[in-house]
Amino acid sequence: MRHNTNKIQRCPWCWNYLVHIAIKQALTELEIPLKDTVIVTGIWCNSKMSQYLEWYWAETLHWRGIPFAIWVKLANPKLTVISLSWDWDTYWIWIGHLIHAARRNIQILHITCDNENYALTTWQASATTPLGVKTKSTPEWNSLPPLHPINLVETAWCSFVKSVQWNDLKLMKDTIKDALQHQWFSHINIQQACPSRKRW
Ligand SMILES: Cc1ncc(C[n+]2csc(CCOP(=O)(O)OP(=O)(O)O)c2C)c(N)n1
Ligand code: SF4
Ligand SMILES: [Mg+2]
Repeated sequence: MRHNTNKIQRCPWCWNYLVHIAIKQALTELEIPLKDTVIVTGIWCNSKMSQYLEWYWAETLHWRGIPFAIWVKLANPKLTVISLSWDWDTYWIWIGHLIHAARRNIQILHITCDNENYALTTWQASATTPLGVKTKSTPEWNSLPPLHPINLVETAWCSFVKSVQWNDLKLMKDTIKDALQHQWFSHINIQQACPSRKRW
């Protein structure tokens, strides 16, 4: 589908708009034409972000964004393909796709916006929720240690893996630009809180 200015569906104060701006600036500065770019998402608070960008996009099922993005790239290797997801999606139920996409090493950029919880379903514990905190699904305390996403992807031989903070727009944009120029699979983890939930 192509550029559909649906009404904004995230919370109006969500910091994810900065990720949206960083992607847009990176694509614009690299002069990648609209017609040569596809953004793929799964299901999460900001999966609709693909629709606010002016590039072709596909909104797929939860945990199927990475394989869909790889299929798009294999079907037309000239396209720039970006897959967008969040922490539960990538680091819990998608985790097999992430690891094997890194090993397979086909040139897509995968971005995970890590807000350390299931925000869309109102703040349950995810794979990166800190140890010991109370959440809706761990009312006493979270007894599972968080995954370290960077180590995980490096172990799967990923040759471009970076973690950046949501509030450093220039670093986010420059990191996305570097990743888009990398000839192999790349992974960016964006550390981002959810301003609608209480702090841990
Ligand atoms: C297969 C499947 N299981 C469960 C759900 C319900 N569900 C929708 S969003 C979500 C949590 C998503 O968390 P995350 O990926 O971290 O994204 P966030 O909401 O934090 O942006 C869940 C469990 C679903 N849509 N599909
Ligand atoms: S619930 Fe949190 S992560 Fe989801 S759109 Fe709202 S502020 Fe953003
Ligand atoms: Mg999340």
